[in-house]
Amino acid sequence: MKKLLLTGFDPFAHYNINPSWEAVKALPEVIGSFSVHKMLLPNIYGTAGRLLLEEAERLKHDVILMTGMDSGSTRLHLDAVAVNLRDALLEDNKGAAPWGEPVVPGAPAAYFATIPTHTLVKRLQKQGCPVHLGYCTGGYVCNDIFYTALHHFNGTPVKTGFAHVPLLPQMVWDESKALPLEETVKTLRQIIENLSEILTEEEHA
Ligand code: PCA
Repeated sequence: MKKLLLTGFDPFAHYNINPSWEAVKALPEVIGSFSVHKMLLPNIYGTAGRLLLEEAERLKHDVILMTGMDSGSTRLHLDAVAVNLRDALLEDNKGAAPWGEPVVPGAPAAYFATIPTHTLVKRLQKQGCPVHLGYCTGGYVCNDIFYTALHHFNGTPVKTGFAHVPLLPQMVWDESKALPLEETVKTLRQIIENLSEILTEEEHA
């Protein structure tokens, strides 16, 4: 079986729950051809990325799919790109608020995701799945770990991607601006199943 490292974040700002970790927790341990290894990351610049890389190097995962919450969307999105920028709109969970700083000094401005985001989104939309492409992970901690992982595994066979998930109905004043947890879990599962199929197809091509 292939090894998938699936991460979610702890709560931050005024929220006491983070739907990314709630959804990751609810997923099974085996999806498609993947054995799924779940990991909770702290919303802290630098620390989250370091813990992620330590775990990924320790267990030698084939694929890394990170998840985080996005308060501005009612659908999931698969992020196409990570940028070498730390721009906090909010303090992280240790009070850091970098502005205009690089994630990795001297490294490239951006990296594309190495999971097949475009093929995935096309397939998922045909299946009626609420997923679209994201072109900006922002400059906060999600982008930080996504960039860190893409930079670290650049040029290796490890495939790296990021999915942002919407808020839960209990987190917003207008429930139409959120997605129930069951829907997020179902969609994440569909993303991972399709990813497993695409990678298997690519291997046999
Ligand atoms: N979302 C934040 C960081 C943690 C999370 O769940 C982000 O989009 O950067």
